[in-house]
Amino acid sequence: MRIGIVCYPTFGGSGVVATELGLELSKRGHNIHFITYNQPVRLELLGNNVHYHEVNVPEYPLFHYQPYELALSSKLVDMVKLHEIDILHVHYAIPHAYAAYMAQKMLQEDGIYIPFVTTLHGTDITLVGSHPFYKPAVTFSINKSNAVTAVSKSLREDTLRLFDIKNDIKVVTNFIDLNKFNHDFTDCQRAMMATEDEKIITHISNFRPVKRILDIIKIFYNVQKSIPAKLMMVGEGPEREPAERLCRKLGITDKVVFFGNSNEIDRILCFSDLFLLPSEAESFGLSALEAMASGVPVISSNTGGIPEVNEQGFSGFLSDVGDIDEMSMNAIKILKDENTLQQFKKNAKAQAQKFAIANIVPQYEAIYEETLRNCKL
Ligand code: GMT
Repeated sequence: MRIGIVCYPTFGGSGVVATELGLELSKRGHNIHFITYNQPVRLELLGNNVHYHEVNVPEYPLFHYQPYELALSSKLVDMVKLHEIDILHVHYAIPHAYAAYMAQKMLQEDGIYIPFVTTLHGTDITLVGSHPFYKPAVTFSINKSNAVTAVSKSLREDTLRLFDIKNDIKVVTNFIDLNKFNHDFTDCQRAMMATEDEKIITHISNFRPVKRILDIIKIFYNVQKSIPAKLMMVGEGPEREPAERLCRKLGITDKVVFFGNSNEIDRILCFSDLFLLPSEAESFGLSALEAMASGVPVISSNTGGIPEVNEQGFSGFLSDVGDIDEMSMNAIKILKDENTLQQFKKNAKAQAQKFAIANIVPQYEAIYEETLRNCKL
């Protein structure tokens, strides 16, 4: 199939899922066209069957807001015609599903029917999409999609609760290419980060308020009082500055490393002992899955789709959002003796197997095939 993939190219789960999906589909013989405003961060290699088409939005002083969805829908029309794309897969409803619908309508004028699959990722539903300013357009474009998927059962339920949805929503979870996280421990540069007796705790995100970054600092503060430890904070975003301030206030700056964005999270996870994800909302928690794939147990909140990923008492522990004391206690429980830690590491890896890329990507292929079949009827 010739598949057009629309996504956000930045650091963030939906862009990562879209990119990894495209790359895997290309390995399975499909022709992939990424259509977005920048080359996706995890898309390092373009090739014979992996292409990237940039959406340009020219600055025009008359516009207070530059019309990205207009430029995107025009680009989709051009690319579908030029590359004879069979199907579009848009990740994140806003504004991608809306732009795909417009492209579909424009192409119909030329006698071309391009179906589109929309994948809902989380904040497009739970935070932004359900805002009254966007809700009618989001509802409309979900209902007009030829197929809709959500990345967890929890997100499917949230979507059905928050919007008036007429379409069926299939659950296709996030997935992981286990080979990419299968480092031999001797490859790790652990010694550069911590002394032998120190445990390494890690968090990776885009540091938005929904990630409850300050909870992470507070949990770490509690843990390091009884267990020698370092905290690796990977990512950029609005909560970084307040987090650095809190570290200064608590006197732990020498124990906390702020990395900024990184393309080498597999290397960082390789030397990590524990991952923290205390989010306020999380439709799935891809970063937790990436941690588990590296054999890193997870202390998380029990919100949204996280319980579908992190198994209580097996791959880690889950607590109510904001329960810093319980999360700290559970972190110490895992870290305090080597046997327990090793068991949790093993369990985390086993849990990640459930989301192996080879099990999930065929589900998307089946959805494309079914969608194309239905369109021909
Ligand atoms: O939460 C983020 O950091 C980014 C966000 C996105 O839209 O890119 O991630 C969402 O999609 C991921 C991939 O499906 C999910 O694993 C994340 O849980 C989800 N984030 C939230 O729901 C907050």
